Amino acid sequence: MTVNDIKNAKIKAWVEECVKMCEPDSVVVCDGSRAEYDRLMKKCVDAGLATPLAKKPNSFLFRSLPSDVARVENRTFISSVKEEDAGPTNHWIAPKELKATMKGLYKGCMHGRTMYVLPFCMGPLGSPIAKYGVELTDSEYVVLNMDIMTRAGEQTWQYLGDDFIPCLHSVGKPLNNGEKDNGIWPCADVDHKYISHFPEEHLIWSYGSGYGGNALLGKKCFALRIATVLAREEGWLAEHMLILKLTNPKGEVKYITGAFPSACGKTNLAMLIPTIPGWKVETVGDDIAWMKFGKDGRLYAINPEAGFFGVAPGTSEESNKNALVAASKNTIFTNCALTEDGDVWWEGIGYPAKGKLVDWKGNVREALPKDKSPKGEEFAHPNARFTAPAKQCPCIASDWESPEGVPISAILFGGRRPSTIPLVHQARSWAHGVFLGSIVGSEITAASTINAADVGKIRRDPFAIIPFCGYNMGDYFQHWIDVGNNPSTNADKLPKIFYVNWFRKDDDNADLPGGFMWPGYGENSRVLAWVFDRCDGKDNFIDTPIGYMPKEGALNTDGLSDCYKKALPEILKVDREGWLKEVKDIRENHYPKFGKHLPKELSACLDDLETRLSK
Ligand code: OXD
Ligand code: MN
Repeated sequence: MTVNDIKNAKIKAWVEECVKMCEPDSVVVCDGSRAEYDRLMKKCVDAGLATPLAKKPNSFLFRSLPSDVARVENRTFISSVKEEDAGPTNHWIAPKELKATMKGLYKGCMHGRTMYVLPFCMGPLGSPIAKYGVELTDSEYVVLNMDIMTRAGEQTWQYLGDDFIPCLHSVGKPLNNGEKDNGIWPCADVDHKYISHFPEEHLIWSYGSGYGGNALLGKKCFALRIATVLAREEGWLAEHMLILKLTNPKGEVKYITGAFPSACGKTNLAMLIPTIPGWKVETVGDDIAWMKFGKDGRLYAINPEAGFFGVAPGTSEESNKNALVAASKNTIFTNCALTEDGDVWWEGIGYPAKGKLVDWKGNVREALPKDKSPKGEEFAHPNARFTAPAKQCPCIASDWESPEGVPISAILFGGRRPSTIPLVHQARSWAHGVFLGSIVGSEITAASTINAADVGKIRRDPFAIIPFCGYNMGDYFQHWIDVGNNPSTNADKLPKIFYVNWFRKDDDNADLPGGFMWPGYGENSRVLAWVFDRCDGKDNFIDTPIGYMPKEGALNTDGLSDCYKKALPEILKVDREGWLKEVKDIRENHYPKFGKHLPKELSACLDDLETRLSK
């Protein structure tokens, strides 16, 4: 199929306009077939950009440049007409100015390269919740990853209408006069990277990076930044949330979503192996949830993605066996280390490497006797990734592609909070739940800052969506409040909202590994079980100033190690002093950022919390 064969006149005209601007040597309309995938991968191998892995069938390792290893938040723009509509947490440039700059960069940027036209679907094909887009890109790596992460190619044309989301991407490295990549990851330098969103036009323009969320435009750019805008316009929720299916020993099922900032174990929670007998967790999604009201007034969620773009370091048999199996074949690895026998390796994989390794920068180095490396000298980049098909995950739920979505009973929020926030508490109402989402954050530790004065402060990441919300966060809070007041639902039908914290610390207690007062991982199933019963309205709670918490004996502790049993009363009580400090921090440092956009319901929740704590 060629551009001339594209039947949708709007898509065809847009492709032609971009071809004229970017001037690629050739244009290929992708069919999404296995043969095409193999052809493009071979092109990458031949260009020295990908290495086939002898130990993992049909799997390949890519190495990016050190200047292109992660999402670039300070080069990510929400280009709404009015700055106020982008809000206090986004970077903003006026659309006219940004388009002029980017058009200058796009002019002739695909010289020596092929432009791929990749139609794709976010969500199960034909699902009433799914949305469609077309990505134009000059990166084979992007097409290959999008083939795994989305439903792409031929199969999507029949669903693509005029409301498709146009996603233009270039690595920003034209090849002039027969120049070749010669094994060097193509991208532009940092100041020329632009990850731009035009919310009024539902348009995405990305330039200069080939990596992850900057370049696989279906993921963060479409499924979150533009989708949050669509969701607000259309009355639904586009969220940075995992979706899991929880089955109790009686075989009853509930679906739960959860929002956690990066590096809080979201993928691990989505693929958790319960330690309490008879319970089962299966995965529907590990990163993004789109939720819409069904006819019955309940919220139904789909996972808009078809794969996992997971962080490799720290993934081990112990932390997430299911992710390792998912990434054992047909997987793309990026910035992992390469072993002598043709496998990948990373810090925290659970065993030391042997012999020599090629590190993520391409240097050959002798492996260390441990599976850790000094900071800055890692063999795998700390943000090294695996791109694996979701269907390969051993615990993928049988209904993960259900077109109508799965009905959500509970929503979890959480962050890394070494103090104050208990293991679990439940919001009293939808508005109180929105309040809990709005105060999500992680404590800044010495490991995450070079500024000693910031240690102990809270870095707020409301709803874990700060880097991914396409409009003013104050208006986003209001949208959540409005969803709760939607006439098609009522309090009984809405999901119950919980705040969990797996990361309480007591560094003085030598019995606790790493000082953590809760073991996390599979043991989190104990908390999920309490949440499950709460959704059924069981009398397993006490009312406290901060919300509902497990009553004595309500949390299953059978088989929990003694050191954690001993720590439990401390992480299940209300730390009044700590919470009063929290209230002060929210009142003085967090909520004022949103000015008049902050919903009055949230200020009321804060006042109410203070009153209850002071009684
Ligand atoms: C991700 C992130 O890559 O949230 O999913 O950073
Ligand atoms: Mn994410």
